[in-house]
Amino acid sequence: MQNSTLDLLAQKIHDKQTIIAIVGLGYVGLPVAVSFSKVGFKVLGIDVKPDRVEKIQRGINPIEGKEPGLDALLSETIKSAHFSATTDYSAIAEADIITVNVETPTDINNIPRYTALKSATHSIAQNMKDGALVIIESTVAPGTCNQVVKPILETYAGQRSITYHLGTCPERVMPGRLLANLQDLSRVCGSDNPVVAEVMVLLYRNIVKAELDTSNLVTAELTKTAENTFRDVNIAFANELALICQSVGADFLEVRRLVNKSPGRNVLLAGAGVGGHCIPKDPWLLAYGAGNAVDLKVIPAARHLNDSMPERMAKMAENLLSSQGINIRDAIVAVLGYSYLEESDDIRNSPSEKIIEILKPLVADLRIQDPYVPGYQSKLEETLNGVDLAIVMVSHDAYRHLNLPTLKTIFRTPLILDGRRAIDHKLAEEAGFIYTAIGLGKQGSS
Ligand code: SAJ
Repeated sequence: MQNSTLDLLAQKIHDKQTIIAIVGLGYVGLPVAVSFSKVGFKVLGIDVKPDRVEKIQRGINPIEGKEPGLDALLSETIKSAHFSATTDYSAIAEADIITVNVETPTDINNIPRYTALKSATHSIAQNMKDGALVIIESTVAPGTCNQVVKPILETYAGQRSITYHLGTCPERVMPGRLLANLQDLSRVCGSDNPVVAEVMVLLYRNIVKAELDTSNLVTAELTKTAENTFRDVNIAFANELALICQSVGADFLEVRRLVNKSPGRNVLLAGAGVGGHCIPKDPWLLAYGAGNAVDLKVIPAARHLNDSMPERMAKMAENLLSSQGINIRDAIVAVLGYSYLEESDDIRNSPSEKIIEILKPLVADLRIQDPYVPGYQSKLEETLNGVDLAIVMVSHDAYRHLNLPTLKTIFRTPLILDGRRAIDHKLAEEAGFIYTAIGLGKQGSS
C-alpha cells in the first residue's frame, strides 16, 4: 500500500503536479519555496507571522540583507501564482509534500526545546492528507526525526486513519548566498524507507544541481550537525594555537602559513569569536543527539573556548589601556564590526555583542561602527575621532584598507587591538600605533 502511494507521488513529481507546502518562510523556507515555484510546482507557504505572510503575498522579500536573485524570484513566483503564502495551516490538506523549515535554537543550557518544530508538526499532522510526505529541512539533533517528529505524526495518523511518509533533508544555506547554496551544494535525502529517500531525490533534483545522496534519517541528521561541528572544533584549534603563539612570542599567521604547507593540514583562522546561526548551535545539537552514553570532551571544550574569545579580547583591551597608563574608566573605545561575519549585516550570535556587553559598563565611552549594520553605519573618521583604542571584531574590507597615518592624527591614544588580523601590524607600527592582536606574541614578528 505505502509504496503504491509513493509510485503515485513519484509520477506527480515527475509531472510537476505535486503541491508542496513549505512550513516556515524564513532564511531557508522562503528560498526553498521560490525555488520550487520557479520550476513550476504549486507551492503553499505557511508561516505563523501574519506580517511576514502579508509582505510575501505582496511580493516583498521580508529577509534582511542582500540575497542575490531572491527579490526578483519572489515577485515573479507570486505574480505567476505558483507561490502563495498563508498563516492558515488547513491549506496543508492540499499538499502532497510538506517541508518543515522552522528554527531549532538551543536554550541557555544548550538544549534544543523544539518549540517551533513540535508546534509545526502538530499542525501538520492534524491537517495533512493521506499519503503525504513530510520532510524535515531544519537542522536537528541526531535522533530527532524518530524521537520527536515521528511520535507526533504517528498519533494523529492513527487517530485519523491515514498514512504518511517521513524524510529529512537538512539545508546548507548561508546568508548572502541563500539561492546559490540551495542550488549548488550537495544534500542528503534521508529516510528510514529507502523508497521515500529515492522519491526525495526525484523532488530535489528539480532545484539542486549538486549531488543528492540517500541515507537514513539519523545519518542525514548526523551529517549536517557534524559538518558544522567539524568547523567549530577546527576554529577552536586555531584559537588555542593563537593563544599559545601569544604566550611564547610568535605570530600565529606565520605559524599557520608554515603549518599549512604540510600536506593535509588546513589550520583555520583564529579570531575574536564564533558567531552566526549555525556554527555556535549545531555542535550542541550533535552533543544532545549523542545522549549521555558518550562522555564528550572535544566538542564541548571547543564550544567553550570559541565562546571565550570575546572575553579574552576584552581582557586584552583592558591590559593594553593600563599598559599605557590609561584607566579604563576614562577610556574612549571604538568597536569596529558588529555583524558576525565580514561583508554581512547578520548580527546573530555576534561576538561583538559579547565584548560590547563586557566593556560598555567599564569605559567612559563605547562607540560601535559597522558599514553593514543599520544604526552603526557612522563614518569611520567620526567614530575614531578622539578614541584611545580601536578594537577590530570583524574583518570587513573597510577595515583592511584604513589610512593609518591619517587615523593616527585623530586618535587620542594610538592603540589598536585586532581580533581578525585585518590590519597589517607592521604598517600600524610604522604609522605610530601600538598594535596588539589575537595570536601575536610580544616578540611576534615574521
Ligand atoms: N570564523 C573564525 N575562523 C574561521 C572561520 C570562521 O573565527 O576560520 C568565525 C567567523 O568570524 C564567524 C563564525 O566563525 O563569526 C562562522 O563563520 P563561518 O565562515 O562558518 O560562516 P557561517 O556561520 O555562515 O557558516 C556557514 C555554514 N554553512 C551552512 O551551515 C550551510 C558552514 O557549514 C560553512 O562551513 C560556512 O558557512 C562556510 O564554509 O562558509
